[in-house]
Amino acid sequence: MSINTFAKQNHITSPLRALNAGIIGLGFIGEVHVRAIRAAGHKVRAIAAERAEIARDAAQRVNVDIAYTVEEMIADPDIDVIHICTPNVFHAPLAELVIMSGKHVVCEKPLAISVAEAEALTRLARERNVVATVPFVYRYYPSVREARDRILGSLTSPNLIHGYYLQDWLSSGEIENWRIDPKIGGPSRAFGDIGVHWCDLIEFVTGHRIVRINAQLLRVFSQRGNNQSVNTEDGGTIIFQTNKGAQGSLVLSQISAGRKNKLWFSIDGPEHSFVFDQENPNSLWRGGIDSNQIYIGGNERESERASRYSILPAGHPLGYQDCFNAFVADTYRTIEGQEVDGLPQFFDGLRAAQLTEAVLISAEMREWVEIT
Ligand code: SOE
Repeated sequence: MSINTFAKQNHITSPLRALNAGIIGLGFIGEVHVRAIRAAGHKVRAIAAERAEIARDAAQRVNVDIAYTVEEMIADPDIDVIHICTPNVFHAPLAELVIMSGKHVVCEKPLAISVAEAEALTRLARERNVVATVPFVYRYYPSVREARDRILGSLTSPNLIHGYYLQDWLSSGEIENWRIDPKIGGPSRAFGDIGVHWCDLIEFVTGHRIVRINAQLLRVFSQRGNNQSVNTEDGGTIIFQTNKGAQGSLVLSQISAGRKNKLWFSIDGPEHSFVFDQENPNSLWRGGIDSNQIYIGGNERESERASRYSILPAGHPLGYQDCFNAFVADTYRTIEGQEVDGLPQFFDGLRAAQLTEAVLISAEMREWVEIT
């Protein structure tokens, strides 16, 4: 642990050169990407969408001059990196096109809706030597980095990893959304959308890998909206084992009234336990036998790896957009040839696809599934 002064730890540096980005798809998350690119000192050159008028409206909304079709965007030699922010089913084919064009790529999760596609993309990105990342952005809270630093630096490894990820935005049966349709959203909804974030986070923080999984999935609404029949899960309960002998459990839901984005984990061992709560992310709880502590982000004694992301002094809260900004800044630094720690890449997207497949098989077969 090092003592930092604020001036020392401020990690904002101007980019070597402002890169030009293109965004395909501009829903809620596309706009988050736009803000993050600008915050990192780079430029959003163009927006592309399925139809010309949609691209034009979207470009106007975020004050971008050029509206493209996907083909035009890929053909533009001035674009260095493309962000894919479309509904899920288009991620893999678009990522393939982008990589084949030699541009760098940021692809929203799920990277692909099958393991085979995710594997092929991960291989392709490596062969073509492009930077290819997936926004598992919860890794970017300083409190998460602090938990990781302390857990990985400890002589003992955790034995119990548990928690939940709960939302309520699908609590009403009236809601219609593309995520509900497996042809667009993919075969898993709650796990593919939010369960993968939780699993990414606990694997990142502990250095453990989930190797066996047993899942029960929950579907509260078998029909939604205007007689849309529903085949994907609203939530579920999952138990698992890791390669380092820990056991764990995860409760997932998108129908838990009052829970907006409640990603919570506890990582426990006989010496220490660590609790992180995404809805209160500027602190980390550390339990000990004779005293418990609350670590406050931005404090002068935080570890170097955490303080890199503490862009404000303690007491000035950071949030989801700050995590996204840090993720995009690190992606672009990697494009510029710098080394960064803990960047979520296509192989992490592949990992999520493997876990998703295991969850679906386990729920269907009602048995434990091994993940290699
Ligand atoms: C919607 O469920 C969503 O926006 C996810 O798609 C994100 O990945 C998650 O971070 C928050 O919830």
